[in-house]
Amino acid sequence: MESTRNKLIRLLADAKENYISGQQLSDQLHISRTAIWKHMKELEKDGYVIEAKPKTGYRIKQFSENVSANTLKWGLNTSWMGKEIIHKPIVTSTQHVAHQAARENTPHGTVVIADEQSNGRGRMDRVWHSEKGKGIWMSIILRPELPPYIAPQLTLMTATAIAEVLDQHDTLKPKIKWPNDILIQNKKVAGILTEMQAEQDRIQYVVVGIGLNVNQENTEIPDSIHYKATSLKMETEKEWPIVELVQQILEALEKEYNAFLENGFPSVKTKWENYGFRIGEKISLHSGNKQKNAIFTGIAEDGALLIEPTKGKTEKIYSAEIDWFVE
Ligand code: BT5
Repeated sequence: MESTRNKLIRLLADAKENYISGQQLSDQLHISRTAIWKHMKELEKDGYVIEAKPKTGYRIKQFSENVSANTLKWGLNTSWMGKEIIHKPIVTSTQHVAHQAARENTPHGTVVIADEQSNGRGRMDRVWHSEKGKGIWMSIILRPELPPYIAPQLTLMTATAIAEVLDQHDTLKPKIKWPNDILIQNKKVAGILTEMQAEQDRIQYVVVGIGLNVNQENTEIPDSIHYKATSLKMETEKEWPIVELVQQILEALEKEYNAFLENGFPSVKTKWENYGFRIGEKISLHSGNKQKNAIFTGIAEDGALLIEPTKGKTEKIYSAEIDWFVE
């Protein structure tokens, strides 16, 4: 059900430049005029600029670009994804908060998002740099009624949804480096971390972490990763609206997830391969301390990496890292 807050914003948005009287809003929303006034104060806290004219009414002078649970929910066109949003200015890691929330039975599709992470992490406890207010640092709780071996496919599905969103901006030309990196011009703009709590044959919940560099300048990317990391702003020389981008990602993810449940992994595989980084090329792979060179031919029906170390002989790889450079 639409919240009173959303209805209020919708009424004000529909009125465009015109004022709506407090009485009118109170009649339509079935709440007192004092309650309307309190909502207006809350909207201002969320970053909306509200104009209140005595004896005339209210109007929105400027929509908010601040990230908050309310601003993210307003205009979010999903049926289950992001219906519950936990927004925090700073956390150690949104993964940590999401695991806690998942253990406390938060619903499928809950989103945890932060402006800053003091201990953002990648796979195998690597560091994920999460500059304050410069990117999308969020974790999504999913509760698929599926066996645990499906979880890696959710990473590929998420990567596909993000690539599709970025691809709407035709200059970006995103690529996905198997399994979890989104690249622009061969540099990493986003990473995905999928973690799972499961019983032997059933997933209890999955936390899909997404880190997307949005508005960092060149100088805000740490030196240690400068050669391989980028942001949307660095690629396009413009500032990106984070709220809108989060909404687009959540909408795309809901769509991809629904299609995945209905049609299985094949629906993801074809799209993923359209974005696959270095498909058809020679790659260098690392798994533990083993390294090998092979032609990357695509991904299998279950999401595994397909390589040809020697012509005519295909191998399936479930866990490895594609190196940046071919040795
Ligand atoms: C990933 O790991 O790419 C998964 C990143 C997931 C981050 C999100 S943010 C929200 C949620 N909360 C968290 O705490 N995590 C998730 P991996 O493939 O292991 O890549 C990690 C490597 O990427 C690091 O070792 C660095 O080399 C590089 N890296 C770190 N920060 C980066 C950044 N902001 N942009 C690009 N590359 C980065």
